[in-house]
Amino acid sequence: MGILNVTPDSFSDGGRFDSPNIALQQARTMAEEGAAIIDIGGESTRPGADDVSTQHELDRVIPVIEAVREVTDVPVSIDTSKPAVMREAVGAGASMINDVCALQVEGALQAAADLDVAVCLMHMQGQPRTMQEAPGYGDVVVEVTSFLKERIAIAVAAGIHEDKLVVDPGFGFGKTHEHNVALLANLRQLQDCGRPVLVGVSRKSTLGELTQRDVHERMPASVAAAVIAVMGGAQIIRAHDVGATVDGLRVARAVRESSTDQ
Ligand code: 7PJ
Repeated sequence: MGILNVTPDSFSDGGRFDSPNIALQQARTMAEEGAAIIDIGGESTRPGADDVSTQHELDRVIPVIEAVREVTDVPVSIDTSKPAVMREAVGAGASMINDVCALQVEGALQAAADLDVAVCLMHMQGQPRTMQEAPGYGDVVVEVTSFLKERIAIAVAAGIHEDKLVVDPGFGFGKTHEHNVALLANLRQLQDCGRPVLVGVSRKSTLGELTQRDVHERMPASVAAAVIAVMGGAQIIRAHDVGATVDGLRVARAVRESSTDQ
């Protein structure tokens, strides 16, 4: 899953793709490099980010979704928590909802049920503006897994087909570096959810902490983390550097498929 941010303030490519033409070129490149999904987001969820109005978010993402759908057959996902944006984005050609709030915003469950597209349910502790202030867990892996199971049950009860759902532990969303490392080390436990696991570690601050690298120097660390995630059972990797990640995942997938202890 290649990341296409159309926000002026997202932390690692802030502003660079904030114009439909540049976004479109980036989408083409990601498709050529082997992206299976293009994830388009207009609401920055980095820690401390400001809220974006629904209209502003629509103005950012809808033209980009329409343009991307014209230049490639690669499916588009919409990274949003707002039901109105989910509806318009799917109307414009998106075929997946990527919701960091796991459909907890009022109206989101109904929107996803009505739209009948794939949905990624992500775990987050707290709210984007404050989530990194003091994250705390008894056992982070157990708590994240049980939250995701509960959201699956709630989504299914709301009329969403279970086979449309994927789950994501939400690296960096209300988690310390130790929590993130524990989740990556024990990712296989998320298989208890019974759904494919999506992982987004690309360029995140835990990788900066581990390597002492700035955000634009974290590609090798991001590929390493993606490979570890695939070895831990992840099915979808959300990444900025699609070409490098695809290479890493080809190696990881071949090794995983050849392993005798899956
Ligand atoms: C994630 C996301 C993630 C999913 C962001 C960033 C911050 N969606 N949206 N998983 N992260 N599903 O790209 O670093 O980890 S925004």
